[in-house]
Order: sequence, then C-alpha cells, then structure tokens
Amino acid sequence: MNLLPEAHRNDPHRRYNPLRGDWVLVSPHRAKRPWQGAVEKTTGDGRPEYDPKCYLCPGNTRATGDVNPQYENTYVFRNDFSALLPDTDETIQSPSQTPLFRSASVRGECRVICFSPRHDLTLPQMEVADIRRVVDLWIAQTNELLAQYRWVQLFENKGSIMGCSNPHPHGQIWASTSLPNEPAAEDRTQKEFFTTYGKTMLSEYVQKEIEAEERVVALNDDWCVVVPFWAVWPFETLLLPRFDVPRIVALSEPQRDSLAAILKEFLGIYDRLFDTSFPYSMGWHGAPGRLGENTDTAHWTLHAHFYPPLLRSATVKKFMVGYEMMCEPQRDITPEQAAAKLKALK
Ligand code: H2U
Ligand code: ZN
Repeated sequence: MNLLPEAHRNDPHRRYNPLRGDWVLVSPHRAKRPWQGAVEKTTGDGRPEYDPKCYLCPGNTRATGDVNPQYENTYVFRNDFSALLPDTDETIQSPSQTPLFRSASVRGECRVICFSPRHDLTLPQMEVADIRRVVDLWIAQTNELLAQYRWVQLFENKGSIMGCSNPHPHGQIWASTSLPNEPAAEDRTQKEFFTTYGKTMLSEYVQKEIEAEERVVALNDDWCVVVPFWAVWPFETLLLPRFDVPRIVALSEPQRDSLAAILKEFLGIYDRLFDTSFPYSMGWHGAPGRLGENTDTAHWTLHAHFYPPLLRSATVKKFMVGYEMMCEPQRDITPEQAAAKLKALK
C-alpha cells in the first residue's frame, strides 16, 4: 500500500488523464460546501417481470410495428431509429475550399441488445451465468460488426437520468466506418506510450493501481475495477484486464466467466452506494480496425468506462457546466475518497 502524498487530499491540483491526453482539476477542499441545488425524484422500483407496454419485452410490438420474439436469454435487433445507416451516400465531401467547413461520409449500423427477457432486472440483479450470456453477445456482435466496420461501440445507458428510454435491461451497439473522437484519442495516446516505453499503457497502469490498492474497488484473478487517478465523474470507474488483450473478441472462456463475476460484484456495490439502481453510461473500448485487416493492435488494452452522474445521493447529480464547459472538468471529492466509499460497501 502506497498512499498518495497528503497535499493531494487537501490542496487544489490538476491530474493528467493519459488515455485522453488532457487534465482534470481536483478541489478536495470544496467537498464541504453547502448544497442548495435541485433534488430530482427517484424512479420507484417494483417493476413487473413483464410489461405489456414495454417495447423490449418478449412478444411485444415495437414502435415500427416489428414484433419481438419470445426470447429466453438475450435478444438483438436493428435500432428502429438508427443514428447511422449502412447505405449512406459515400460521396459527401466538404462543401467548400476553406478548411472551416469540413464534412465526411460515414456509414454504420445501430443495434439494441436486450440483456434479459425479464423487465424487472438490471445487470447486477441477474445471475452470473446470465451476465455471461451478455458478455458472449457483446463478443459475437463485435465479431460480426468488426468484420465490416472500423469501430464498434458497445454501450449501456442506465437510468432515466442518463437518458435511458426504458428500464428494461438493455444496451446498444453502434458500428461505424469512421473512428470516433474518444477512441481516436485513446488510439493516439496508447500508441505514443507504447512507442516511448515499449509496453502497453494500461497494463502498466493496472499493475501500479493494484500495488497502490487505494483506488481499487473490485479485484479478481483476471480483472480490476478502479476509480481512475484522473476520474472526472465523482464515482467513475475503469474496468481493466490483468492480462494483455487488445479487444473483447480475444477473451478466453475463463476470462469471460471472471468478467461476468466482477460485473455482478462491482455493479452491486454501485447499487448500494446511494441505495438506488445506480445510473451510468458505460462502454467498451478496444483496438479499432476491421478484423482480418493488418491493423496494429499491440499498443491497445481492452477496457470499459463507467460514467455515473450521481454526486452525493440518488437524486443529486454532478453537472458538467460553467468551468467544465469553458475550461476543463473539475471534481471536489477525490478519486481516493470515492474509492473508499465504494470499497466500504463490498
Ligand atoms: P436507450 O438505450 O438510451 O434507452 O435507447 C434505446 C434505443 O431503442 C433508442 O436508441 C431504440 C431507440 O432508438 N428503439 C427502437 O429501436 N425501437 C423502439 O420501438 C423504441 C426504441
Ligand atoms: Zn420490458
């Protein structure tokens, strides 16, 4: 155990995010200021196992008239309101010669994945064996879509506070011919690190975090969940493999099992934090590039980000406004304090 120097607990300072290549302002001394902000209503629990009005429940009709099958485990369908389309005009070009009006074609596909036929469950409430089916679906979908597209984004919006449209446990997949901003930044930073130090950034990072212990929230033989040193959101976490793996499709059978187990464990901790079904946006990042093409993946480490909006209760959330919009992200509670609160709920 190798605790952070004391000044990090008391004094304003900036921390560098090596994955994005930017900074976050940490202001530990502000955590005690009074709160007079809005208090939202929590969405009540007690959902039925089946909701005849839910567009994701088995057997129900969706907005466009398609009918879901009586699926028994997971179910995937093309998003009826896809943001990306497979057959877009590929000749879109910048409308004028100035560098200030730039545009580009992009093709893609959007899918919705139901984690369970049960309307009333969330991932941490599901059995490990059923979470494992979700892991398998993530992998099968990535295999299929990464054969055609440069980037495949697996993600889940959970909770209405995160814009999730329906409490039925589900996630989404958006695949595109272009590499979006966040993974493009991670591709660049990991490559720079690999070139400079001759090892992958996140394998070095996970090792240092496990040694330090302080920010580790959950750990098993294969996986580690930390509140990253550079976390922006109050209870942000990073799920990291303890072995070298560039993409989710390369996980072995036992690594898929241990992934399902750690997801259940730490998402349960999240739910206990504010005694609520904890909202977040989560997503996987792995090496971009179409499968079968000769892409360099050596600098990449697979990982998942969890970005929960809540700050200090089921209803008080952090806003990214003012200084965050104009300058850079800022947080009051330190990542170490956040990790300590989460660890206490194991
Ligand atoms: P959320 O994960 O944010 O809840 O979004 C669910 C997606 O489900 C959303 O992108 C799609 C929406 O377009 N959807 C359908 O594909 N069919 C429907 O009948 C309703 C919603
Ligand atoms: Zn449902």
